[in-house]
Amino acid sequence: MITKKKNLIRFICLSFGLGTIMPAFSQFPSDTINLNESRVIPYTLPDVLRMTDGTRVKTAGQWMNVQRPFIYHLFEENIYGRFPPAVPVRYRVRESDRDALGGLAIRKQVRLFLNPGDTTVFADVLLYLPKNKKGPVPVFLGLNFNGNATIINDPSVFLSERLVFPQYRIRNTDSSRGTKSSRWPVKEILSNGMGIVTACYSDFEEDRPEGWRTGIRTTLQDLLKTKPDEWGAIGAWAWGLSRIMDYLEKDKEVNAGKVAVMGLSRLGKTALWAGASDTRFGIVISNESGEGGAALARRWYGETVKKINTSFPYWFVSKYKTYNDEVGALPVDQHELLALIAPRPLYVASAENDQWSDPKGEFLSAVHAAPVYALFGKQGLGTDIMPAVNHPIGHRIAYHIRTGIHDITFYDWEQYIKFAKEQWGIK
Ligand code: GTR
Repeated sequence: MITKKKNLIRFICLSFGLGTIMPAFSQFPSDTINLNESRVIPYTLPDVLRMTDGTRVKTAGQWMNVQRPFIYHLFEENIYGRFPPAVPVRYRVRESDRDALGGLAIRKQVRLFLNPGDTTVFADVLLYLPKNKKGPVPVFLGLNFNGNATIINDPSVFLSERLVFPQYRIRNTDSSRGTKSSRWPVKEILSNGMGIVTACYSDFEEDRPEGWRTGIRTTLQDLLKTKPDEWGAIGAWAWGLSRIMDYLEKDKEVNAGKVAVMGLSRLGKTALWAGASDTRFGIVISNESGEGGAALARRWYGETVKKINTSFPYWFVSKYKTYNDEVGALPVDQHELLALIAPRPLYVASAENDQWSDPKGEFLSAVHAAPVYALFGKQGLGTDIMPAVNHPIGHRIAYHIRTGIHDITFYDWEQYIKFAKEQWGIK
């Protein structure tokens, strides 16, 4: 009865374009995708600082010791699943060249073995480090969709042995080389004194509904004492990033205290979850991560929880689906995922023609993460007014919305490089 009444009021408000003055019900019409700002229904976000006893977090210590673990656990339980503990990672340098890319770079190709018992479970990591830089260097770390050889046209990069995104019927061939190089401006990164580290996300789990059967959620289940359905594909990819971090800690040419984890879209969701789960990541960058990433779930705009759970059920745990028609019942919202990164630097980026990811919802999420940064004396975005396109803003949290479509572009990277240099004092 109550629901019927709510639906009637909602129907009237929406029919007359009165979305913004509509009562703050917890749920929007979950079967409808809204791309009209005037139809956004008011919503109330969980207060990131309110503790279960009703009092509010006042100190950084309370946040770190009490509220942060509590909120982190809610994300594990309701969205991404369990983040298993580390395993001892062994590695073998398969190839290295101290004079790669015409003398610009040191290239290394390292195979990580994730199961101490054998060599069948592995991930292939590709590193380019600036050659003329003394001492351990800061790096960007991001998974790639299509295989390491696709990030650059370098004939020495090994072709992936996996089936690759999006078809999973094909393997990389020589013609795949550099096909995604617009997303990886390797030389620009190197010339700014930083390195780039990548691996293909298929090495941990192929991105398809049955991918878990051959991925680490199955092959490592005994070792990790975690059943495949206790976590999702995003969890598996994020855990993989942590294992790459384990290797980076052993590589004396990398400054493991300065690793910026980044990713586009589903890999942006992955970077955020990795950054929340593993505080060794010094900077976290979300490039158009959208629903289940930086975008607020309660904001009815673009992709919805129901939609993502229908299209990609295997990315998350099954409990997430119980919120499909009642997002307001989710005990967390995505600004709290961003808050889990505090006090580390965080960059959230959107694109104007990527309304599916809800740029405003990504921006507002960053706005609402700021109170946690304030506990550490760090300023977040410093405003709650969305900036114009191509006008990056922020302090310890930064944000931009650029012109263009869903992608990662040179413009995005220029901002990330600048941000990392500022945050880490790189000359
Ligand atoms: C879309 C999905 C988004 C985003 C995107 C991507 O189809 O709905 O949430 O993850 O894929 O990863 O490119």
